Amino acid sequence: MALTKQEWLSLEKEASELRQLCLQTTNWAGSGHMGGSLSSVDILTLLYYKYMNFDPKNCDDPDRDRCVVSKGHIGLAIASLFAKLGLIEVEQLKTFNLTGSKLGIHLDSNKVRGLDTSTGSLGHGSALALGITLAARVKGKKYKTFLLLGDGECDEGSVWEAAMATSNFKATDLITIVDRNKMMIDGKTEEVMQLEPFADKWTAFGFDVVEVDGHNLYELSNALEYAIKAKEKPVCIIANTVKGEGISYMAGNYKWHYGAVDEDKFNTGKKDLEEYYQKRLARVEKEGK
Ligand SMILES: Cc1ncc(C[n+]2csc(CCOP(=O)(O)OP(=O)(O)O)c2C)c(N)n1
Repeated sequence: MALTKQEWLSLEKEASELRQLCLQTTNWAGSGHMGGSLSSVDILTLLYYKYMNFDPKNCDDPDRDRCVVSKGHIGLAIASLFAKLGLIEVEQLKTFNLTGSKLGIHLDSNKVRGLDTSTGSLGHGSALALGITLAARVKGKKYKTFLLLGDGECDEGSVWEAAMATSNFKATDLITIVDRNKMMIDGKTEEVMQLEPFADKWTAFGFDVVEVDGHNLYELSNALEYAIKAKEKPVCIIANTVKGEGISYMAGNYKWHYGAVDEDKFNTGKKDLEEYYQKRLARVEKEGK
């Protein structure tokens, strides 16, 4: 069922708080992967607040849904999300990326409750997610697995090996989402390593491809519902996003893949994110039903 206006508003609030907490944590840590965190915030919000069968109070439940954040450099966004969900203390975020902290810049699933996989070395998450999905089949479990990939990450051959196997095994309980922000660490994807025709590539690998605006919770939600119901072919959602979305000096600037946020930048960022949130609320008022 499509998002109601009420649900949409409530998810917008969670996403806005998550963006602000990512910025705050980056300020505490001194630096962080803000660009790719901000492009994924809406996707993560919908997964953890709506579509995943995931109760933070019972995150050891073997039947709950799984999520593999293969673009593991956004440990910043996951740690902030997990703090919002009560899986880790907000105070703990103050240690993010500091020596001796349980919260490294790439999170370790042995140290963070509720985190399904340790990622950070790009290209590994797809095969992990497929393995987790096939394990459900073997064990007769009903959980779904969500996989979040970066588009630059799709330069890794292992992504395509796993994609080929995913459609070969008709693993429709594995839902792939690509954060298509068209940027990577040091430039635009199309200039570093051409990905287009990107959707056609996924189609050729046996996927049903849905392309959406990755910053429109309503569109994204419809795509996720479609993907969850699909039983013929695995679905790949290409979420068109903007790296650094919501902060004026970061949006669309690959140099903000990773960076430091001093007090000035922090204050401007906070203000930008508040204005961005207001714009999004206005959209929900206009388009929500
Ligand atoms: C195997 C591997 N090679 C290189 C890196 C360094 N690295 C970290 S993030 C990144 C760019 C990834 O781009 P993308 O997947 O588009 O991420 P996003 O723009 O969404 O942050 C690179 C090359 C890595 N983490 N792992």
